[in-house]
Amino acid sequence: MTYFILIAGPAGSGKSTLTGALAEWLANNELDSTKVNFDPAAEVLPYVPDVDVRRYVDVEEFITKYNLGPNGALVASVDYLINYVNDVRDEIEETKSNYALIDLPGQLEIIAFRKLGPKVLKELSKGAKTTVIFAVDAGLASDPSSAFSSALLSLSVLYRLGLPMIFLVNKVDLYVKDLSKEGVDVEQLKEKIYLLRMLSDDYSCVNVGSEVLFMDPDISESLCRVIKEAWGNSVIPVSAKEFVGLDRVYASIQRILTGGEDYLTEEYNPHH
Ligand SMILES: Nc1nc2c(ncn2[C@@H]2O[C@H](COP(=O)(O)OP(=O)(O)OP(=O)(O)O)[C@@H](O)[C@H]2O)c(=O)[nH]1
Ligand SMILES: [Mg+2]
Repeated sequence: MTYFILIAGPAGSGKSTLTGALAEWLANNELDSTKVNFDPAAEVLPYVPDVDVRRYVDVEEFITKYNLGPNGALVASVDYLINYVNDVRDEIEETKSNYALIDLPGQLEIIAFRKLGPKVLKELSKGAKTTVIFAVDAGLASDPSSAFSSALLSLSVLYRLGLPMIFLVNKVDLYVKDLSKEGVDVEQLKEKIYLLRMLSDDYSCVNVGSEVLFMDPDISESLCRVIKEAWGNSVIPVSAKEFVGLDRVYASIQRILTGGEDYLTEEYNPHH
């Protein structure tokens, strides 16, 4: 039985790097995985994909044939994958590995706002236990306004996909001086990365009005509560580049996929 791990997040947050790093981490722990490039517009990948949707759809063709711009063409090409999703799935199944790591496109509209994107992913992982990893860039997570918008985006995707999700802040190596493989100094990171501070147990949303100046303090406080309620202190600091935090990511994956946590996929209905 292959477990599916959908790797999502805003453009450039490190999904592809994380796909490669996680595959390597799993291999080091004697677990095999299938690396699936699910981004039809990917040009250069930091790993060698075992399964690649570019075999089935060509974004360039959508640009020239249907006169679409690059974003429209990407969206259309993912929609079009609905015709090949069984082929992609067959390819994944043939590899018979423990985990299928699905490296998604950075254009979140595809999964957060459109109809067909979640349906394609649902078909892809049909019947298999599935979890989503949502990665945000530490640079974005560092200041309050972009930390808020990243966290709200993660919630859009959470509700849209209706799958259990792991929330992580990637590229923390950019914020730590001596990043050893033994782990990160979370206290040091919290000082520099607002999202980590906000999601820690000792942060009170009552203070958010003074820290987040970009809009109404009452709305900020309410949103802060929503975000904290959704994620608690479960955000994981990661460096895909330096191989940091992957053990915690794996532990969360295990908890969701094999543990007793509520498993939402059975109830998921893409038409809702
Ligand atoms: N410093 C640092 N850089 C990273 C890390 N992970 C990824 N990067 C860099 O961030 C850039 C984007 O990484 P990708 O893995 O391509 O990001 P992505 O989310 O797949 O990007 P799209 O598919 O275009 O949305 C590359 O230059 C990576 O080398 C990290 O942990 N630390
Ligand atoms: Mg990528």
